[in-house]
Amino acid sequence: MSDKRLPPGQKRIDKLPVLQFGSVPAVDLSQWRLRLWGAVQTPCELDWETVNGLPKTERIFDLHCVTRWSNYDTYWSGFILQALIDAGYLRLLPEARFVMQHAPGYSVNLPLEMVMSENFLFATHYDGKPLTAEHGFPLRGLPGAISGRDDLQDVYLWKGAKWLHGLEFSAEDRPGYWERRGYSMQADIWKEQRYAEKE
Ligand SMILES: Nc1nc2c(c(=O)[nH]1)N[C@H]1C(S)=C(S)[C@@H](COP(=O)(O)O)O[C@H]1N2
Ligand SMILES: [Mo]
Repeated sequence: MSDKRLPPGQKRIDKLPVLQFGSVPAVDLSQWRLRLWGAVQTPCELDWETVNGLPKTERIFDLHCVTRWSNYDTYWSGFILQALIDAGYLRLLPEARFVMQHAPGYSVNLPLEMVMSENFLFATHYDGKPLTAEHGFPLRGLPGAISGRDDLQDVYLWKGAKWLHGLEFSAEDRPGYWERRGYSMQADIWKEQRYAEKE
């Protein structure tokens, strides 16, 4: 039977494998900050209390990793970019069109529009519990697919940074860690844009 939720070249699995380049950073929440900079009115650093106090948003996402596993109906909570704007922490300049997510030793780019879309979450919790260290504690960028929402553009999971600690807004699209190593800038799962030469 064909499965409309399964993008080309993917295989469904029922767990969340741990996948990353490099080691798992140890995070001390009292020292932790989320930095916002680039095409913003005032760059700032938010502490954990502030970030954790933002209104919570819950999402059920299908996750699709470029290494070909897909995991359906994963349950997350966290906040959306609009929450940072509504709380007055983020004022974007008109030229802001792209967002680079920064983590220790990792970065990844996306258009601002996609980071503000319903299929992207800044996740603090997985399955009702705070993120574990290996899954990105305390905060990760998370692109997912929402079943039935064909109107949204879905990207592979590498487009979300675990251990997220910075958001850099800019006018130009710049490559992140994997994009500099030949992976796709767009990364559309339905078009199977895994590598740059597919574009
Ligand atoms: N900081 C960081 N974030 C990252 C990565 C990484 O190497 N470093 N790998 C990405 C990739 S390729 C995937 S599939 C997911 C894996 O998330 P998981 O380990 O929670 O399954 O994290 C993404 N975010
Ligand atoms: Mo991945």
